[in-house]
Amino acid sequence: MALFEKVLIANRGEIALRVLRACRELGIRTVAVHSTADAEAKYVKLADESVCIGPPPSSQSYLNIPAIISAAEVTDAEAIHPGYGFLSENADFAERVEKSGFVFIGPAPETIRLMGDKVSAKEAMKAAGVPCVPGSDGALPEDPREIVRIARAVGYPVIIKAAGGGGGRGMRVVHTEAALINAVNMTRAEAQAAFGNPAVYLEKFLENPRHIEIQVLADQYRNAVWLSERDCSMQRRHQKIIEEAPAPGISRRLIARIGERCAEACRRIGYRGAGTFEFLYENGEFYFIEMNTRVQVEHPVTELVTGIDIVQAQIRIAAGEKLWFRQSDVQIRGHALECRICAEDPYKFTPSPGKITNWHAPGGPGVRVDSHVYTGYTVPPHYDSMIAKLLTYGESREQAIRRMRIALSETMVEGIKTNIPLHQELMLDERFIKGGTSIHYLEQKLAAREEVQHG
Ligand code: MV4
Repeated sequence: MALFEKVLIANRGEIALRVLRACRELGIRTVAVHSTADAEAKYVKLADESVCIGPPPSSQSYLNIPAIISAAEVTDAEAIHPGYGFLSENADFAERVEKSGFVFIGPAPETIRLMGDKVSAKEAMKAAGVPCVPGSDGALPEDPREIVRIARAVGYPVIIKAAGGGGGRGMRVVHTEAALINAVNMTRAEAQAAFGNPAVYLEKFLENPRHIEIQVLADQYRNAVWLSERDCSMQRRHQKIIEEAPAPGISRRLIARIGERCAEACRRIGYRGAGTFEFLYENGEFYFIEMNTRVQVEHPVTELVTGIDIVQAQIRIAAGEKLWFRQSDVQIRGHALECRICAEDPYKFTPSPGKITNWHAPGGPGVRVDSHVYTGYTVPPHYDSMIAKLLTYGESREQAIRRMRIALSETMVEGIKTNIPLHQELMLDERFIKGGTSIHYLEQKLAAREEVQHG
């Protein structure tokens, strides 16, 4: 079975190390690319080869398409894994990778483009039978009277979203007809400035949903499976901080119905690789909002409950392998939690880069740590503040939580501040322990804590 001789990893930090490990296990040689800020990182030295692609700002290194393509050329790599963030959902990058004769480990550029435009993504999913949030049919028209009519039909509150947005960028909630047209115009102007695309669409605003997503894997031959769901509701300012699988309190039958819709949508659109369908879940109903065409930060919780290595699957699919298992082979067992450990102040959330003078990772049964850091590592100020993903697995959610409390207490990070105290507090939080909190829970809890402190 010939996969690839050599893969270039177009990313940094923990996901670069995660991809490196997957390649190693598949017997594939690796090329790490890095900015000058990451030159001394140990994962760079673990790679078979490394290439410096620019100075610390990501605009000049991890987002520098010509530098990355050149690095693939000089090292004679066959394929490029984009990880998450950076160029992972950039259709132009995927296209240039393919045009230069390399394999892009991910979906076709046209698929990335289809899903990158949230209006065309929603249209495609609606047509494929995935339930969507009620709203405008496609982009909003110019005529204000038409917009008013659409919003009335949907019913207030509504949310205006930019077609070019996603992940929480370019959105505005509207509670009354009086505020509608101004909100549409403001969102349009912002969308034009931020994404170069003034198209906006309208949806019913769901007041208190949970964020549930479905992981899928599809090969190049229209075979697709769904791999359980993840509950990512514990977030602050669109940054997830805890993820888990399965989602507490949602019927397996309902999840299976939605999961099968997602897999069917993949077959219909000819999706290839790993992907995630994001849903809002409220009052027992699922509503599709967006699809992510990359591997996600939180993919390991799904790996823990299914036993499937999602990164290896991405690589095997990109190499042209046919899916090697069926939906009925996917069994969900136990419960997994992930805490994102970030170099930041646990109360003020300000970044805390700098040298880690002492690092000790937890261990024991049911504990997984995905991290590139070590004693003496300096967290650069230029990138995302996440330094580790701490995961626990248990036969039950209760066991996973108990193991997480123990694992957090064993974790030692000195020299910088981390959000470990916040995670410890959440692992003792009554509402979290009960399960099923909404996307607003953490922000409400933090606001209440501020009230107590400052009156
Ligand atoms: C929504 C919504 C309520 N109703 N759409 C934010 C990120 C982007 N992916 C979609 N988002 C939302 N869309 C409707 N119709 C609330 C959010 C939202 C949210 C969604 C998921 C996770 C966290 C969130 C935080 C605030 C708002």
